[in-house]
Order: sequence, then structure tokens, then C-alpha cells
Amino acid sequence: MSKVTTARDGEVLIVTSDNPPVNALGAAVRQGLADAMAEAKTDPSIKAVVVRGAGRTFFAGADITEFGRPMTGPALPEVIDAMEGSSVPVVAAIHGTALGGGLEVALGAHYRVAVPSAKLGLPEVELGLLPGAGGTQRLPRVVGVEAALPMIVMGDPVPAKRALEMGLIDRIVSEDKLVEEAVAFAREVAAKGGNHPKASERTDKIGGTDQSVFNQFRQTNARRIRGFDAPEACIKTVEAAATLPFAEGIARERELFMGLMTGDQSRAQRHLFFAERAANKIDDLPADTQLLPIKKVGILGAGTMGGGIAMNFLSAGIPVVILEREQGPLDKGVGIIRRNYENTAKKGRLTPEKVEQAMGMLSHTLDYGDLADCDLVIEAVFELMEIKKEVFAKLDAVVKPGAILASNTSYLDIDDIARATARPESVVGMHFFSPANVMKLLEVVRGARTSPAVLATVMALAKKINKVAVVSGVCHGFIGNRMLAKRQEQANAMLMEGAMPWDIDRVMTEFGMPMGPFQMADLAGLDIGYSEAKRTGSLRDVLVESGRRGQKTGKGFYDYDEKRTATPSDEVAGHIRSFAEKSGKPQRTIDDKEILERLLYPMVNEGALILEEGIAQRASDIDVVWVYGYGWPVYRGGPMFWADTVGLENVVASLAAHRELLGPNFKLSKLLADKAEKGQRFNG
Ligand code: 3H9
Repeated sequence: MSKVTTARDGEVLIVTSDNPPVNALGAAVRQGLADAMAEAKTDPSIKAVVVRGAGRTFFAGADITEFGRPMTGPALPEVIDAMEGSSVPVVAAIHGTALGGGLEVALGAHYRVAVPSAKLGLPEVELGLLPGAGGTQRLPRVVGVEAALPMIVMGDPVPAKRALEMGLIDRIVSEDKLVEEAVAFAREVAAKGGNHPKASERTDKIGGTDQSVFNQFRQTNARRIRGFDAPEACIKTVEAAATLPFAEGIARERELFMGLMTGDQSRAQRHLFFAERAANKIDDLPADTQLLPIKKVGILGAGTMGGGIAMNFLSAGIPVVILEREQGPLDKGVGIIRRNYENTAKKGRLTPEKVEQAMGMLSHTLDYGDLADCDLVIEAVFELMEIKKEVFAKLDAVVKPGAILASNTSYLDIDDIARATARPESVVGMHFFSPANVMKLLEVVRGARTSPAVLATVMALAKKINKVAVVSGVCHGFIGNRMLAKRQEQANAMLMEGAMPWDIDRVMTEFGMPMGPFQMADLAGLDIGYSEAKRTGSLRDVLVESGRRGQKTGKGFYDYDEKRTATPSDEVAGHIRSFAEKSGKPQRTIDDKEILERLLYPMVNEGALILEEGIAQRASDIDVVWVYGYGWPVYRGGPMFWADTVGLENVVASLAAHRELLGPNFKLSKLLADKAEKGQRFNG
């Protein structure tokens, strides 16, 4: 059946696209729209056209799966031009999300109506692109440059109400009467006659644009767009809209769009779009797996981690009971949760009612018995196997049968923990990343006996609390921390060969990471895991013992001023030189290229081992872990995708060249070596 059908309501032609799940504008849809416009042109009895989407949404954009492949069918800009050129009025009837090419279609229509719940946006920038079907030229003409910039450059969508205020839509219609009211609107405008507004011909909102707007926008958003190519290209197209005739602006849009489309950044960002969605799928779960109801969640530990975890559920409307051992820490933890919500409200991102709503769903206790009726309990207690086992045995005794018992451990063996219970099938790892109410990643650790229902439930729950979940098998540190350890090993090794922490951190931040390994250590605190009993006299021990415990003490690997600005420390440099001397390693200047390769290629190799061992389901899952859990630059697509772009043969050659320096435990992944030899990639 055709993806686009037409029907008549009197003199109005109703054009309906039905391309589930999101009405992407693939070749067949574009052809169908073009045919419908031809029908309207040739049939004089048609006095107006309404374009709409069947199912859950208006068009959510171009079909991203077609990108990078040869084009078939009419191009989207041609279809949109045909709509705008129609002599009878065209009305876009919007519900769901009019995104990207979808909003560009709507901008090609002469009029737009939307239901109150609709959202409109141009998110192409998140795919490393810019709107390439006239959106960069039409949107500023319809809403003005200042309103268009955040939509095009940051990809911020707007709800229907705001769209009406800014002139992006002409009318809000009833939620359940979209078609009827759109048809009535079409009749109204057809009856009025005259010229119907064409976005491409409007100049009323862009004439006399103050050029300083663009630089101001660049400055305000400098931090968010650092390293990305697409935002600057987006700004340039809006500048073109404000200064050039429409046709020249379109030519500029096309040129910049093609540049981005064929570049590595957009390829990386498109990869992540599909990687994120693939990560939520578990290949070997039976399709008919039933989800368990999660109506109440228990959290053990009201510290930073427990509190952050609790907030995820509260914000999603799921009641939480939080347990601590003593009243003091419990009160403190609950107080911090409230303060976090209130701070968000102060910034205008939450209403005071929502704060009270969330806090109203939080109860707290010192008594394990109060967890009995929870459907899921997550422990966030001290990271020590003995303690975890004790806690799980207790939970197993009091929490109702069938309830899920989850551990937030970042390293420990989930199977070992599960053995402390009589319900290993209900035990799973839920590894949140700090701050847990902010970071998007959730590593879901699948134990040997975790049941399909438990896994599927936790994956679905992750979506509900707005996390990106990735499944990991059991191993020390799971996917993320196991790879991180390899980077840290090399960072430490290079200190003994002549590099300084600031050299290493700089290479990482220039690569696009939010911070390097030593900046990260200072932030976390150098004394994490330090105890006098376990001291080995390492560099880290010496720094801790000289009061350098990290940012919180104003000094760690770096010295910090009161604004927490870091400067390299002479004292630390002195300690490092004396350790390096004692190590007997030859001292040399290590260039940036070697630093980068030695930090990141062993991580890629570890990722390959993780795949080989079946710990991760797919290479793209590893990419998702690193982007959402560790701030790997989105425009580099994650470590495995990045390794593909570098060329796996180059990764293997560099690992071989540095073999001696990688330490006695280094093991080259067979998978990596094989793929390199065959000229293959991890991703596709
Ligand atoms: C563009 O328009 C370029 C133009 O300017 C120029 C052209 C010349 N294409 O996210 P979900 C799939 S660029 C193909 O889980 P939700 C998705 O992979 C585009 N497939 O649902 C998934 O498949 P699967 C600009 C797409 O309800 C399924 O649909 N537009 C597309 O959580 C369900 O998706 C965008 O960037 C697509 N465009 O969220 C919007 N979109 O089931 C991208 C989705 O096999 N899309 N799929 O895993 C979204 O933001 C969300 O999907 C949306 C729904 C909000 C629409």
C-alpha cells in the first residue's frame, strides 16, 4: 500500500502519510507527497490541501537510514517547493513531533495548525547536520532571527503554545479534532482568497537584523558548541537568511549541509543515534517476556549516590523509600535531595509544585522492614563485598518474594552478591554514574542467573527514568570502568617516563573529553580508597599524606584557587620527578600523538576483549557507555567508532610499536587483530 494517500472532504484534499513508526520522510513518502501536490495542481475542483501524518506523529524528519546512500525519488526540497508553489492554500496539520524535515515540510505549507501537545523543532544539529530542506532560510523569515537561532543551532524544540506566540503556527486546534479543524481552517483561508503567505518571500521578520546578534549567540553558547562543526555551520546559514536573497541563502544551506553530511562528525553522531536505540535491545530475550510492575522503589544509602538515584525515580513519579543506618545521615541525605530540587526550581527548570510533588513521594526509614513491599530495591552502600553480601542477605529476608534486588556496585561480582540470596534470578546490577540524577548512563549488569523478566523490566524502567541503559556481563569494572582502568594505567606509566599530569590532561581535553585522568582524580578525591593500612608508598599515597587530597582540599595533582581554577603544581612535579628517577625508566619528552595513542588504544583493545568475551552485546553499546557515562566527545562517536575512523590496522600497529611500554599484563585482543588484518570495522 502506498505510504501517502489522498481523500476528499468536499473541495479540500486531505493528504495522509502513513509510514510508521515516526513518519520519516523516506523516498516513498516524498514521492507520495509530490504526487498529491500534482493531483491538487491538476484538479480544479480542489480548493485547499491539508497535509497530515497518520499514527503517532506528523513527520519526525528525513529518513536517517537513507543518509550516506544514493538518493532515490524526488528530493525533499523539491517536494517542499511544490507545496509552497501551490496556487491553492496548503495547511500542515501537526500532532506529535514535527521535527527536522518534518518542520521544513510544515514551513513549506502556507499555514500551520497544531494540537496543544505537539512539539516543533529542527534537531538536525544533534546529528551533526543542519536543516537541509530550506528550514534555515524559511524559519528565520517566519519567526525572526533571534527565535530561530536556538531552534536551529541548539536543536531546541518548542511546544505548540510557544510556536503560536512566535508565529510559527497560525492556530492551536483541539487535541482530538485535528483533521476536522484543520479542514475547517483550510476552507476559511481558501474562502478568503488572495495570496497565501509563502515563507520564502517574507522579509518582515528579518529586515534590519542587528548583526551583533550572531556573535553574541556564539559567545553565549561557546561552551556547549565547543568542538562541534555543525553549530557554526548552522549560524552561518541563519546569517545567510538575514543577509541574502532566498535563492542564494538556499544555495549556501545546500553547500554547508553537504559538507557536514559527508564529514566524520555527522557520521559519528548518526551512529550514536542508532547506537542509543540499539543499546536498549537485548538480543536473546524471548519476545513475550512479561515486565514486572514497579510501583515502589527502595534505596539503601542516603549518601550522594543513593540520593541521586532516588531523585531519578521521584522525578518520574515513582514513590521511593530510602534507608540509612542512622538518623543523622538520613536527615542530611533527604535534605540534600530537597535542596537539589529547590535549586533546579530556582533556575526555573521546575515549578515549586513539582518539587513538593517529588518530595511528597519520598519516605525514609532506619528499618529494613519498611522495604518489604518494594518492587525493586537498589543498594548504594559501601563498595566492599562483605558488606554487600550482608546487605543482600538481609534484603532477601525482608523484601517480598519476586521483588528485584539491585546493586549499584561499580566493580564487584554480581554473581557473588546474588549467591548471598535465595533468589539469584532477581538480582541484577544497576550501575548509575555520578551525579546519578544527571548522568544519562545506566550500566545494567546481567548476572549468570538474572531472569529475562528482571532484565527486561530494568531496561524498560531505565527509559522511564530518562536513562540510556546498556547491558554488561559480569567482570571487574564492567564495560566502562574496566576500560577506564587501562587508560589510567598508561597515564600513570607515562608520569614515570617524563610526562606531567597537565600534559596528559591537556591531550585529553583537546581531544574533546571534559577532563583528563588527573583532573578527574582531583575532582573525585585522591583519598578514595586510601587507607593507612593499605598504603604502598605510591605517588598517590604520598600526595594524600602531604594533604593533597584533591579539589576539596584546594590541592591535588594541581593547585586550586578559591574559584577552583587549576594550576600545575611545582610540588607535585617535584614528587613525580623523584618517583620517576627511582623507577629507573629512561626520561624523555613524550609527544602529544604518543600520549593520545597510549591512553586510548589500550582502551579500544580492552573494548575489543570485552566484545570477544561477550561482556558487551555489540561494539556500539561500548560507544554509548563512553559517551553517556564518561563524556567521550559525541562528535567522535565513542571509542570503538573512533577506532574505526582511525583504522584498526593503525591501532594495532601503534599497540605493537609501544608493546614494551604497555606493561607485562597487556594482551592484544584477537578480535581486534583479526579485524585489523581483514580491513574490517567494529561498527558495520
Ligand atoms: C533531517 O530531517 C534532515 C533534513 O533537514 C534535510 C533532508 C534533506 N529516520 O526514538 P524512538 C526510528 S534529519 C529513520 O525510539 P521515541 C528509530 O530509530 C532528521 N528512523 O521513539 C526507532 O527505530 P527502532 C531530523 C527514525 O518515541 C523508531 O524510529 N529528525 C527516525 O522515543 C522509534 O524511535 C530527527 O532528528 C528518522 N528520522 O521518539 C528526529 N526517527 O524501533 C529523530 C526515529 O528500530 N527522531 N526513527 O529502534 C527522534 O528524535 C525520535 O525518534 C522521536 C520519537 C522524538 C521522533
